[in-house]
Amino acid sequence: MATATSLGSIRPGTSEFSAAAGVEIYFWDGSDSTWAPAQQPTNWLNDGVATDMPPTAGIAAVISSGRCEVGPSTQTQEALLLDVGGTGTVRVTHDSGGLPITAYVNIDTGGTLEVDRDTQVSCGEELAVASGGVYSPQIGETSSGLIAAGGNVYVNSGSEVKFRPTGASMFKAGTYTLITAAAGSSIAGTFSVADGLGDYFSNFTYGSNSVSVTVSHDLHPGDANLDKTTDVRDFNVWNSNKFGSDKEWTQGDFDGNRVTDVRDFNRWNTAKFTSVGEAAAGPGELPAAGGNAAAAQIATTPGLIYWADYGTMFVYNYDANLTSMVIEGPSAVSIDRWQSGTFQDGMYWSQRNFAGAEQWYGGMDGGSVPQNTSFVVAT
Ligand SMILES: [Ca+2]
Ligand SMILES: [Ca+2]
Repeated sequence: MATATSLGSIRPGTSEFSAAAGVEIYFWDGSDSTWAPAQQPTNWLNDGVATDMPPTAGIAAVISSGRCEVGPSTQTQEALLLDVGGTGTVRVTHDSGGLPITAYVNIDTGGTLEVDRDTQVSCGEELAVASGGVYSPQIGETSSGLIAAGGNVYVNSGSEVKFRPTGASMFKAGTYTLITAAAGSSIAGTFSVADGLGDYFSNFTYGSNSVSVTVSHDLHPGDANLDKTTDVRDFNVWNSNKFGSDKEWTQGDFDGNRVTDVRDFNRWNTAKFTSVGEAAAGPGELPAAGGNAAAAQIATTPGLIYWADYGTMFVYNYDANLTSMVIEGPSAVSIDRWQSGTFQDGMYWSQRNFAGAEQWYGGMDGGSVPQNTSFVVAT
């Protein structure tokens, strides 16, 4: 089995870090927070005592539990070593500017290193991915996340690549570089598991100095479960994640703002019942009968869903003409749920009065009832 020269590693199944002699270590405190927000206390511990500085030159950064995020306002200096294992996760965000490490990067057993699109983790020497370690690059239109090593790369059997698509820059068919090793160095071993690209995954390519992945087709809009078709299964993903934050593409965030809401529904709605290579149906068109039995059944039957948590109903007319709708029940005198002309709960609301009772309607375009898309009626 390939082995890296390193300064230490997290023992599998523990949070214990075995370090080489003389290496000073900062341990992540296990919280979900940023590496070190500017001018705020850090979440790093040295010999069990909180430090007021993030890891700097000559200090190893060890994350064995919790989620450590490197963002645009993060105070990072070039640490000696980055080691993520145990149950820890490090995410280097798209807006971070990358994360430089002087010597070694270890993705140990149970650890996950997430690197966003167009973003790079660089290490001056070697990269080692242990069995049970997860490298999670985000795939965007122009590039994936990248780990660039200044020396050898060691990928042990049982390690995983877990891809993350993003709606902010949907990926195109093509080849994306995931890892590079310096000229004159080498890449030993292969990943055992590839997850997160569904039917779009084609294959890994292991070159002498790089690991890349080939994506077979452009990511289809609204295809949350990555089966190359946008249908009711993807709607169900959106529906079970709606109005949630900190979401990814596979949780219904189709526009990449990390919130799953009506804007994402509208993207699904535009592409519904189409597959890779097919254009969306135009207004007034219905999907071909028999092409997708579940889709056709829904498409010919406008529906209505009531969400008790929000007191709202979605009407799905699926491009059929909905000319009227009767809502039976007691008169609404005053609801005071939303204010007219405000954006709340993922909608712009307008208030009107009809027959002496208040009514609201919500849309995404500043208050007018949207055409050929979803709208909300409050009673
Ligand atoms: Ca799908
Ligand atoms: Ca979204």
